[in-house]
Amino acid sequence: MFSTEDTIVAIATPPGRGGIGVVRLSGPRAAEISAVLTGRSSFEPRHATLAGVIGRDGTPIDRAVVTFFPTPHSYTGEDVVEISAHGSPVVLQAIVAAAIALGARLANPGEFTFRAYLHGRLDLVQAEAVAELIDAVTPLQARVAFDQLEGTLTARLLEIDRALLDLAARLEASLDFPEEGYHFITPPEAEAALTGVVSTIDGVLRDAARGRMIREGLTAAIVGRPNAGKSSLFNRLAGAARAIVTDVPGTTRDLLTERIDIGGVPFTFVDTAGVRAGPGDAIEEEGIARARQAAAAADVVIVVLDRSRPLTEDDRALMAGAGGRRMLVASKADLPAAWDAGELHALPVSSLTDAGIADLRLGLTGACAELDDLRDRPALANVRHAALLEQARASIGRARAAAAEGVPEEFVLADIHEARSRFEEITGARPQDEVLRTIFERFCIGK
Ligand SMILES: Nc1nc2c(ncn2[C@@H]2O[C@H](COP(=O)(O)OP(=O)(O)OP(=O)(O)O)[C@@H](O)[C@H]2O)c(=O)[nH]1
Ligand SMILES: [Mg+2]
Repeated sequence: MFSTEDTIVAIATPPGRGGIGVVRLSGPRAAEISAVLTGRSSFEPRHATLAGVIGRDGTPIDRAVVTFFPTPHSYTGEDVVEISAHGSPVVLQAIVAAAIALGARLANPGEFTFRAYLHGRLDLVQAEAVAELIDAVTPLQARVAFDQLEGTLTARLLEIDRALLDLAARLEASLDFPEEGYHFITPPEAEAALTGVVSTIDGVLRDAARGRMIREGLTAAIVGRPNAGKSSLFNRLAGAARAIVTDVPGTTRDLLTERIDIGGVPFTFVDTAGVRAGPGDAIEEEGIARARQAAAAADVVIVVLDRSRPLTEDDRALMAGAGGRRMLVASKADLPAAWDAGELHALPVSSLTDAGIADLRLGLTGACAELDDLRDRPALANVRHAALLEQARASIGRARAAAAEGVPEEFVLADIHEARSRFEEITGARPQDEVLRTIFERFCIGK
């Protein structure tokens, strides 16, 4: 896919202006090119050195801090030089151009991390974690990605793979002594071991569902009858006056969305038009249809019930329609109550005084209940990993069934080998070009 014989260069910091911008070089000529760039003979390994950087035409570009990381103790495993210059795109581009003039090549997206993978500095799971850590938008997302980068997930997968290897070894040994049948392991032993592996994989897959939730977040639709206080609640959660609020029923017509971090999970809140039965104008009817669609598509439905007015048929219909994923909010809690929120298990909330808002946030975090477990266990956030693990699980299921029926070891072994090759695909021990390409394409240049 990529060659690693040449020396690559790219700006490693984000586009735009900053106090500092970093140009990174990696490859066999990194040290030599940076020496010429700065007019010095060499750099002491892992020492920050202040040096003038000279442009293509020989004029000075900037004074920068240059750090040389000799192979193999560098990010990529190759000779790496980091040039920390002033963070102006013009300066950084001039440094990159000068390095290219001296024989470096502009790096492809993800190529630094790809080289780290090729040189065994990271496995594929960890390389993907780098992209996820960079892309994280909530602290919890960052933590999950960092766990993966630290190798906690890799360790868990390797543990499963080791159990399979051990089993395969014993079955193979038995094959060498055919007349004695399952000599080193009895069929019930093999079956029990495979059952253990399946339940471990199931545990990892369960975490995968939660991992995906953290990556992709949840959608919460705010529904209620007209004037219930939906938009006021939406604005309060968003911390900004995003939606128009008036005392005219039917103010909100279209759907409004806002992404908000709730306990580390990115929630997308959707404000909707007030729902009521009976004839309305065409715009209102379209708004109500959209509100229903939003509620049907949401992970959580927040039903806003105006506590200052008696409940209506519309309220009851909304509660019944929201199903099991609903949270009931008794709004306008600062006003005298017209009904008892406790009876309905509705959370009293006032968007005016902020009362109950913190409890609502907590309730939403509770809606993604087992989240706390995640703090200890590595989550499998990546769809690629989950799909491969499902396949491995299916193979092991077949191996277990074969062992249970007492069929010859070859058949059990074939399925175990099949499962193990899925594990190798996950960690990249058995790389496939197509997979590598899609993974590293996700990176931007300089990573
Ligand atoms: N006292 C009090 N009034 C509130 C509260 N929340 C909303 N209101 C008032 O209730 C009225 C309706 O509020 P909205 O937030 O526009 O209600 P809505 O559910 O979005 O209404 P539609 O978009 O028309 O369906 C406005 O006059 C708000 O000021 C609250 O917590 N306390
Ligand atoms: Mg509204």
